Amino acid sequence: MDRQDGNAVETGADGDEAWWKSAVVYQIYPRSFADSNGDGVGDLDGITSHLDHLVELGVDVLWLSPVYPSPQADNGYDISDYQDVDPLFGDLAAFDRLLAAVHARGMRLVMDLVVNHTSDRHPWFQESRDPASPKRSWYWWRPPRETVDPNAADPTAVDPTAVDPTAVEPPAAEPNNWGSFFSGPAWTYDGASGAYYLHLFAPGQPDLNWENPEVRQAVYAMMRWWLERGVDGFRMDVVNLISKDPALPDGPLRGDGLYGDGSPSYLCGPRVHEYLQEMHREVFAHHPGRLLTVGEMPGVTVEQARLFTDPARVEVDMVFQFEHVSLDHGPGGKFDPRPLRLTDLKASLARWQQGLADTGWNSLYWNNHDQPRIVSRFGDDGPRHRVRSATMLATVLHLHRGTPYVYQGEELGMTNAPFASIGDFRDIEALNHYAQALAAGQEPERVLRGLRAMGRDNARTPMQWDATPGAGFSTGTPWIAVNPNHTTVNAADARRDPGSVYHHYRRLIALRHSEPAVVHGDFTPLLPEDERVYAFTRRHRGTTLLVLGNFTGEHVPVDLPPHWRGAELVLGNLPAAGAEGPAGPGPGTTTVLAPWEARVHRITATAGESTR
Ligand code: TEU
Repeated sequence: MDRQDGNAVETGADGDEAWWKSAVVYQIYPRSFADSNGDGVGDLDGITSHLDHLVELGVDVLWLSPVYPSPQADNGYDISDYQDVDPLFGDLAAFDRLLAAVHARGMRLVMDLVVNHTSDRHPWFQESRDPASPKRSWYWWRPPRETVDPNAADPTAVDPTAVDPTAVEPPAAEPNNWGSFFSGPAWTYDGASGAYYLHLFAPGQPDLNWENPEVRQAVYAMMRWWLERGVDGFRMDVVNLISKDPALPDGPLRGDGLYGDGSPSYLCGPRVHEYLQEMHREVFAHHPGRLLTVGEMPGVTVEQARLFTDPARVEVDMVFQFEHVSLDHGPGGKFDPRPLRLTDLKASLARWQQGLADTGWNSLYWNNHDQPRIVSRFGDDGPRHRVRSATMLATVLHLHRGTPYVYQGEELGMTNAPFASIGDFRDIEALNHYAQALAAGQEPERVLRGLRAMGRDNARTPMQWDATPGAGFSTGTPWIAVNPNHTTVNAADARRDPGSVYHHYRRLIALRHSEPAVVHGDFTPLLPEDERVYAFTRRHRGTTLLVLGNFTGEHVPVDLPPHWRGAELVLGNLPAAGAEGPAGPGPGTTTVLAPWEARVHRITATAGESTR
């Protein structure tokens, strides 16, 4: 993929127009990346000042989590103005400086599009609170359920300027039994408005009513505004939730027994494909071959993803699915983690590889701002194996077929943080879960254990640029504590150490840019029943790559087909001296993988020779 400023139609490897198939995306969580003004919160100028770290890494696209004006109830995923920048992060001039600097370095920038919901501070919502407002149907307002006398409450008793759920309200008359993603009900009563409004996330994130064409056109106009400003695409937040069953029926009771699961009525709802095709017509079709679009889609299936990402259907280029990051969720949900079974992980990723082999395209990720750090989760973040397990996990992921996403700090092997008490957490999901779990009688320490392992704040501790007290992130007091292991886990040390996680990511990304089989090769799983080794091949035009990853801290023998004897080692994560090709006499080829070892072997068939 040759870098450009995004005007001409780009061609990817092998003439395939989709440039993003050979691209690597780097996700930035602006609050935690780099703080240029010492207020303890990262910002746009901080990002601009660290672009060379990303150029050297070799990534092609930056995805920016939200920087729009926001009350920050959910760290920016609650937007009160879509066409500006929150002063916390800078302003539009700082944004334009960043965009220009990104393009000048041949990279692209993708924004976060959060249009399933707005902030409750957005003027659209403020206006909609008036039952007579033309904006009323821009959101999902419903009267209390007819079980009790809605007039018991005196609506004039509340302060008309603020949504005050603790204002006088009839008891538990939510219009349906849906629970929010962030614990509690999915409805909040607005005393001044005399009605409930729907929010699948926090009360500060009321859901937009996409049934209303005015809503859709307002969103498309905003998107066109950013694309005309030079932005190169969008990551679309929970975009498979935008279409709801207008009847908003109750859902089956969830595991917590407190609320109903509304997902059958809003996950990939009745008009979601119609809306995404309309969005493509109204927005993306004006920029052929230039943009990257990825839809975050909790609960999406392989079959649905084929529909969403089939180029012939012009919806989105790829989706973020959640299956592989839910395999260690126990019966009590994500905060009740259980050990990962490697065969489950291999089976899940193989199904997505095979399911989108001939239609559509996969995204590939271990980390983002909602997931705990992968080296702590599926690897070993202790000093002995942190680097090796982090590089093994990266190798296995990046050699799959799809577009890899690197989350800030992943390229350094950053780990989960040692949160001591609930006071160390900042994330609304964690704080609400803690309160609800304690209210349900759970032991605080047990709840904290789940939050330490799976909490989103693990991904949100400041980027570790160096070993200085503020980790080079800020000269002020960070909004969330720096991980104390920054003294040994940081970019400055990693860039000086050729054996570091950082340089391994550079080699992985360079391999994707130079070896077409990494981009286009057919995926074939090997050893599906093995609970210790992840193995597969990628085959493309006479070249076959064999990928091996040891998911244990033990030496593990692996039997390989004879034609892999002495095959070229393209990439490994052992110090050069330790690497060895499949060796040993005799019919089969047994090799021994060292703890957390990863290898990529290559054989290239001479004319007419098979490489299966
Ligand atoms: O996340 C949606 C989503 O599925 C996650 O919230 C998920 O439910 C949770 O993290 C898993 O425990 C998107 C954004 O990525 C997230 O940061 C926002 O909080 C959320 O939408 C609401 O905008």
